[in-house]
Amino acid sequence: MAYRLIEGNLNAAGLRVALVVSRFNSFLTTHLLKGAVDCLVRHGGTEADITAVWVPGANELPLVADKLATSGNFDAVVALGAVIRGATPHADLINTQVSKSLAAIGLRTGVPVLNGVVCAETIEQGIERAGAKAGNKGWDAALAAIELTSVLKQMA
Ligand code: INI
Repeated sequence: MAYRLIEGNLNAAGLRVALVVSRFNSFLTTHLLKGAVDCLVRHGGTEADITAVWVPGANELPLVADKLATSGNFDAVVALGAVIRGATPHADLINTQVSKSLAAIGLRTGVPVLNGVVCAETIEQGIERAGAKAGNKGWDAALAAIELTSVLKQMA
């Protein structure tokens, strides 16, 4: 007998997605936002089903992601930010805190919360991950949101 397979599709039609975006390093995060929207629309989503919320910095992503996830208005929440280590000694702290908090919100609410925060050593690395040679982490996180919501729908 064949095994049962649950696998997400990549169809974003009708998907209500909230994007929470950090203004810190906005020269990078605007590109993450563009990438995420482009990904959703190219997979059948519509801009009318997308809500974007700006927050001051990566540290503020979890609070707003939590509000969005518990609102009942969204199928998925995608957090977008850019933490550049550079001369910032607390970059590791921000990265760890933010990624743990985002994961905890997803586990607690059951609403997929995707982590699209670029963690880079240098500005050049950040640029590479925001639409240059290493792709666009905003696009990647939005694609993961599409796949994961489909998996959860099939499991329901
Ligand atoms: N916020 C970022 O989104 N990226 C960073 O690289 C960063 N650095 O380097 O400090 C950063 N700091 C601000 C932080 O996220 C909060 O907005 C601030 O601490 C107020 O809570």
